Amino acid sequence: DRHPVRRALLSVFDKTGLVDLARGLASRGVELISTGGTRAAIEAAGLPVRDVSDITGFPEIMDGRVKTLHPSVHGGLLGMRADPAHQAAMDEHGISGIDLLVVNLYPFAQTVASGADKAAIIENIDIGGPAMIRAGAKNHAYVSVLTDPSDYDGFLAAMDESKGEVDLEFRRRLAGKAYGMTAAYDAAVSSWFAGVMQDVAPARRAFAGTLASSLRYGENPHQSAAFYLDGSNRAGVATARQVQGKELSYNNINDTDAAFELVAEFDPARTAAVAIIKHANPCGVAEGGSLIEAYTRALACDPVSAFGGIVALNRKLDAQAAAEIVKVFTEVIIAPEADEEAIALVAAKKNLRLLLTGGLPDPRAPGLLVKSVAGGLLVQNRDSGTVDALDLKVVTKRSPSAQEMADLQFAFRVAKHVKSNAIVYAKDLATVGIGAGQMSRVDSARIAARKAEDAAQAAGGEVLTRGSAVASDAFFPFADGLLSAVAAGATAVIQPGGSMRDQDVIDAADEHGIAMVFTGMRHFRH
Ligand code: 93A
Repeated sequence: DRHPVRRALLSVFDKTGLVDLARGLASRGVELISTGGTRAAIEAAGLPVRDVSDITGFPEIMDGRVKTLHPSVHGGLLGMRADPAHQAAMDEHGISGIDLLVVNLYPFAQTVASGADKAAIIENIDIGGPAMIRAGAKNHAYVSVLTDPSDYDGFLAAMDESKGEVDLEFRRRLAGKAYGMTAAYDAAVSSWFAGVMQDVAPARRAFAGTLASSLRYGENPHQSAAFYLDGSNRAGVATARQVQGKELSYNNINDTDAAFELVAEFDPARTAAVAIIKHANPCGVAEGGSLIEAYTRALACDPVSAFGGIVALNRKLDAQAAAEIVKVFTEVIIAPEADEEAIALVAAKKNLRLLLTGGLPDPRAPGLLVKSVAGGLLVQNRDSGTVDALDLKVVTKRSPSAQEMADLQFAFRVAKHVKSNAIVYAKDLATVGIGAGQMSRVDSARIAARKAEDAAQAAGGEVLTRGSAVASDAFFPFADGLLSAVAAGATAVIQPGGSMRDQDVIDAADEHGIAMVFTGMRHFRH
């Protein structure tokens, strides 16, 4: 199953490593054939190379749209040398076998990301490249297909190991990788069409990513896992620079994403904000005049749960905040930037991961959420919904005070990022009790209140749910959830409204002098 490499066709957009590969191949006696720009680069290095039009007897036409789409090329890639009928066809039509194909494609995703116009994007849909890659990979019994410059050196080494031949196992691996690349490429094209049409549900839709890293394991050690980039370039854990610390785990990535998306809800020009996350739920979120103030107040919400947590900041990490954060065992810090002094302070904790993103993601930007279920994929737009003061409707006799109103909006913003059922108590723009992920809303309310009591006991202070504002991510189906908030001492409530029993809940609020506002928007998150 070995096969000597005698002829190579090279056609690459990304010329990285091209000349070294071409030189390596030429010195091993391989004949080089190439398309316009690739040929020029090889020629400029003083190496012998034939133009593909020599093989096809046909010039490049239509500004390069048709350059390798020709039976002489595809016959050379697809012909099975061991099949007498294929060999006869090749002889009859003067087709020579191509043993090595080196191709990478027009930069479609990069062109989209650059904000180029439609015509430029369409021109960057590569047709001839994927056709050759798929042909060569199909015929991997005879053809090696290199689609990634990082495989060039390994390929030359493999040739040397077996006298100019490459074994089938190696060719099969290259073929699998090649189909992964053409599939991802077409998925990016398909997503672009869907995006242009503003369509979440085209009849067929492909999803793909490019491998960012293999992870040591998944949610549990017996699950294998990997991390893929979706090409959207959204600021966050996927595109961050890791300044220091251990490798990120699957759970770290999941939690860090939750943390950073939450903190990005707070405009850094208006306020500093910090979120501390455990198991994808916040255990403390606060605004502050400075990051250290916000962090200290976020930590006070649930210092027990914050142990081993993820800390996300909406502004440049400074030394004061860093010095405080490193006092608590923390898995990950993520921020848009960090100053030198802060970086030096974090460096004292070798394992602590520090991620810098360069900016905050836009909470209102569109995007897709994909989740797998048995036999299918569930797809939806990300929850880019936000509620501002104008959307709020006061439904009780008493209107919230200005302070209550600010806390209500803060609490609802946090509740959007808490797994349902979500109940969030807030006071002075800091969470004081969070109830997450319970099957009944009244349980979430009780847990949130109990957490506030625990925090008060640990700090030797008063229970901060007294005089607080409380948010619910979805409507209260009965008055019991609201009454539990009243029992905890909340004076103002924010919730979507829309229950059949809204009136019961409003009556219960009026009876206790509670101010309640409806948002008209629900924020389930499961
Ligand atoms: O426009 S194409 O789809 N038509 C083709 O026939 C074709 N053949 C190769 N683009 C085509 N290619 C692509 O050209 C390759 O995939 C590669 O990305 C690029 C290399 O062009 P050059 O050698 O001129 O730089």
